[in-house]
Amino acid sequence: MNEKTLQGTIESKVREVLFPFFERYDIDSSNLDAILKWKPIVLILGNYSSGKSTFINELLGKQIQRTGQAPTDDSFTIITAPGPEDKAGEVRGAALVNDDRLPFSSLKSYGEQLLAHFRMKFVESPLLENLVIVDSPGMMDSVTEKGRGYDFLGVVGDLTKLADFIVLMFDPHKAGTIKETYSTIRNTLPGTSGEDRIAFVMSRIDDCDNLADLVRSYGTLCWNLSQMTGRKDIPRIYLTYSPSATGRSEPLEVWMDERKELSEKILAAPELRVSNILQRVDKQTNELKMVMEAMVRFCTGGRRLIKRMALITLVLSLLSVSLMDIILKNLTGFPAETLVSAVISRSVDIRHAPVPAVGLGLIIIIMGFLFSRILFPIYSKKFQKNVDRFVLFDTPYKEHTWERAKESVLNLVKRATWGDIFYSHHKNIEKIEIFISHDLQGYFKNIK
Ligand SMILES: Nc1nc2c(ncn2[C@@H]2O[C@H](COP(=O)(O)OP(=O)(O)OP(=O)(O)O)[C@@H](O)[C@H]2O)c(=O)[nH]1
Ligand SMILES: [Mg+2]
Repeated sequence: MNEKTLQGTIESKVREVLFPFFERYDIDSSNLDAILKWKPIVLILGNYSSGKSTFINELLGKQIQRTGQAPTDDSFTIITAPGPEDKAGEVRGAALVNDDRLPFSSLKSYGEQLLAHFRMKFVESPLLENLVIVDSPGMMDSVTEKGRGYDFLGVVGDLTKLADFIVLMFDPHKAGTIKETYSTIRNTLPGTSGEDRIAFVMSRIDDCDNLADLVRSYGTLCWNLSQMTGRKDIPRIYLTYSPSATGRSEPLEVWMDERKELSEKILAAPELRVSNILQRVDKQTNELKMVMEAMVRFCTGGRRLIKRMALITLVLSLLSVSLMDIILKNLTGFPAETLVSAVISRSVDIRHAPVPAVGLGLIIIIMGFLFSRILFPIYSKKFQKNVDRFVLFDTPYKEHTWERAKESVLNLVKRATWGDIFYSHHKNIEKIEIFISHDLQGYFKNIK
């Protein structure tokens, strides 16, 4: 099965089996929905003037993006080939975020300012038939969120969640010291992407005067990266330059392979797509299962409470049936004969029923009120307060998943009425377990 067919199979199964549960269990599946929708995405991020647009133009063999020495481009540009229904040319931000076929609806929340800096360019190129490249505004020191007019890091964060592969580009003069780049790596990337999905690149190495200069810049970048990622080991850094942009007459043959390798990595992004989708599905399925398990505990506790209440109601009902008319007779002289004495004299008939029946009814109403209006809300609040105690954190992964699952559990419990505790979540857990052990494992086996 090729990647596209496998992606289609996974998408229809996930939509059929999981999405109804995501809705039922209040789990935000918008990101999964977004990545299922479209083509594989490569996101190019980096310092201003580090050569992002030059590299994209070179990859596509066409002058698509404007390039220049000063900060040139302050827009996010989605570049891909037009589909059969698309008109060639550019599409503006407002149309992109409102198009249900595209995965950008979450960007609507960043407001008009972003939309003015967001666009799509259709480019006829066989490379882009099943690939999307996103060029981004160069990261800078001087701009703040106010300067950009929208939450730049938020947008970068949302796009990294959609991307299958991310290229992070530096240049020798600003080897990792730019503030926005620092914040992106420090705060945005770790939560959203595994390191195997990021390529760190030092571009424009021909700008270095000599080898010693290059080694110094490389060392600075390594040091800054370790500060930003918090990791001791140095990731692979591609050292590249653009042969067409360099002023050098003699080619730096030794570095050409690095640029080629980087291009190949980018063009291979479609192969990562299915495994990225499966990782997200796996993550969200585990989250779903955790929510279901927490709801089982909520229902079990609620049913235990209702059982105790039922027992007390039964005892009180027996007492009221046998004592109600005795008490009433002593107080008012009515009824003429109590149920107990009628039983003893074996003369029970319909006349003896009304008073005990009223007593029984009263007890049931009082106990019902007590449970639904007082005891169940107290139980629900207590559950919400101690919700962490009901989960076993045997791995850090589970702890991380719980952070997201918890929110859904709290929403569900807040909304739950006492009738909900009779719902059988077990059946749903069984369905999810079958999906994990059968379908999901099967898909994982299918990928390279
Ligand atoms: N010497 C040299 N110049 C380069 C190289 N790559 C790009 N340039 C030049 O550097 C300048 C900036 O390149 P761009 O591709 O516009 O950089 P960018 O990262 O897209 O910049 P912004 O869009 O402003 O963020 C341009 O004048 C390019 O011609 C390179 O490898 N070596
Ligand atoms: Mg650019």
